[in-house]
Order: sequence, then structure tokens, then C-alpha cells
Amino acid sequence: DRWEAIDHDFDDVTYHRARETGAVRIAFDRPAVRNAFRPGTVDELYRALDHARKQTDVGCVLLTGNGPSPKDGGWAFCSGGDQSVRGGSGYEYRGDDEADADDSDDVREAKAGRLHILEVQRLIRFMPKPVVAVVPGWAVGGGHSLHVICDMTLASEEHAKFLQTDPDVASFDAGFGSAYLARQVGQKKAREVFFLGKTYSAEEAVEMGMANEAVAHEELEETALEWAEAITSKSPTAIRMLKFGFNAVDDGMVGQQVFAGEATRLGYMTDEAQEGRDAFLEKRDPDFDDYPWHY
Ligand code: 1HA
Repeated sequence: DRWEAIDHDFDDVTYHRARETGAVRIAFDRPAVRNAFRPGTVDELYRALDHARKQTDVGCVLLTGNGPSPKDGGWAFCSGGDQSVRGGSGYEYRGDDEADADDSDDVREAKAGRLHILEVQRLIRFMPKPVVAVVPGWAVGGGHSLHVICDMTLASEEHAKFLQTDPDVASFDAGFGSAYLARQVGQKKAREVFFLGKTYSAEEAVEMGMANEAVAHEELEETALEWAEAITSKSPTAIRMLKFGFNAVDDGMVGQQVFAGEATRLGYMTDEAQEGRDAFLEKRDPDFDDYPWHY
């Protein structure tokens, strides 16, 4: 087997490390409900992604959905928020949500109505390594928005289907799920996705520019691993600077902040920066004469 399970206590998500590549595979694991996410699912997803972010020998995250459904054999990437736990003020933790069985009433109250899916989106957006959406079936609602925010999308030719139901269930991702989608497919098409709620095949998603490639279902995971191999064979610094460069134009001052943080990190590695630090510590004026004004 190409994958090794990473120790965790997750119920709704599986998390694996590739044996031969610096890649991890994080998968929704609720195939009976098309991998809909409840609050606990999202919190586990966040923890897995954040763990992957911190691994200095991991350069690529494959985000996918396990399947097929034991009920009807259907495949899904993710069908968004679990509508069966959506209460009057948002999504609720329910009895079978094991991870939170020990929460006090106060904690449950504080968490009620909170799906931390936008925090997950930001983590994907700002982590310094590519996240690839590997779409084996339905990508719907908040699940569609997740594929949109990923750096690249690889889809199953036979089973992948892309659909926005947000306005059908009176929800709306008016952030990256729509506005960033418009950057990918253009304004008219993005508005069509949300306003008409049509279902698009993998091939159509590629034509529109919101997916990179459609491959035969049985080759999906192998191709994803090949992509991860290609990515992780490249310069980590170049890849992270490129990701943040692609982001910056749409992310305003925060995009600049992220990019500048990287520039500072690189700057601190120079002798010039060390002269600045040493001069302060040695209580003398800095001498930058050795460092040219490059042109
Ligand atoms: O947009 C946001 C947010 C935006 C900003 C901030 C936060 C957000 C948080 C969440 C969201 C959202 O995700 S809103 C959109 C929520 N999702 C949906 O509206 C999709 C609902 N599902 C469907 O439209 C369809 O099920 C499907 C197109 C995904 C699949 O259709 P299919 O192949 O015909 O299967 P179906 O029979 O409908 O589903 C299989 C089983 O999965 C059903 O259960 P069963 O009858 O076997 O007991 C079905 O109820 C269940 N299921 C599917 N999707 C969900 C679900 N159960 C709960 N929640 C779901 N999302």
C-alpha cells in the first residue's frame, strides 16, 4: 500500500501519509451522506490540515472524499453542510458527534451554529503548500466552495459532478466560494453556477476553468499521487512564493502581509540582516557597507 495511516482520533475524516512522497491524503469519511460535513467533521478537517501545514517534509495535501456509499454506491467529494443537523441558529452538535460528547453545556452553546468551514478555507488559502482537491463524485454547496479554494482540482471523468445548491437551502458563500470562482470561470459563468444551480460534469468543469483535469475514475488516486510527486520534487521556497504570489492580487493587504512575511523570512537568512541584529546586540552602529544596492 502507498499510504500509511497517521495516528488520530477522528470519526469523520481519514488522514494518511504517502510512504514514498512528501504528500498527505485527507478525506471526508461520511460516504452514506455524500460526505456532508457536520461541525465535528469540519473541526477534524481543520486539525488534519493544520497538522499537514506544520510538517516540514510534507509539500502537498490531497483533499478528497472516501467512497463509494455503502447505501447506493454513489461517490462524493463533499456535499457541504449536513442539513440534518442544521437548527434554527445554525449547525448543531448532536448526540452521535462523538468528538464533542464530553463538552459541557456552555461549550455546546458556544459552539452551536458554528461550522468552522471558513476557517478551513483560510487555512487552505494561506498554508504554504499546494492543496489539491481530488473529486471522485459530487462537489456540492460548501463542498463545491472547498474545491474552488483548493490550488488545483482533479476530477473523476465518470462520477465527478459540480453543483451549487447554496441558494436552494438559503445559504450563501459570498466569499471565496463565489467571488474567487468568478476569477476562475468569469463573472457570467460564476453567476450562472449560483443563480441557475445546474450540474456540471468533470469535462465541463475543466472547460470552464474551475477544474484542471478529468481522468478515468480508476486512475484518479494514482494521478493525484503523480501530481503530488511532481509538486514535491520542486523547490519548496519557489512553490510557496508562487502560491502566495498567485494569492496576493486577490487578498489585498492580507495577501501582501503573507507575501511580506515570506520576504522577511528570506531576508533574515542574509548576512546583511545578521549585521543589523549583531550591531544592536553589540551596542554599535550597523555597518552595511559590504552590502550593495542591487539593481
Ligand atoms: O454554503 C455553505 C456555507 C456558506 C458560508 C458559510 C458556511 C457555510 C456552510 C455550509 C454551506 C453549505 O454547504 S449549504 C449547501 C448544503 N448542501 C446541499 O444543499 C446539498 C444537499 N444534497 C444534495 O443536493 C444531493 O443529496 C446531492 C446532489 C449531493 C446528491 O444527490 P444524489 O446522488 O441524488 O443522492 P441523495 O439521495 O440526495 O443523497 C444520498 C444521501 O445523502 C441521502 O440520505 P438518505 O436519503 O440515503 O438517508 C441524503 O439525504 C444524504 N445527503 C446528501 N447531501 C446531504 C445529505 N444529508 C445531509 N446533508 C447534506 N448536505
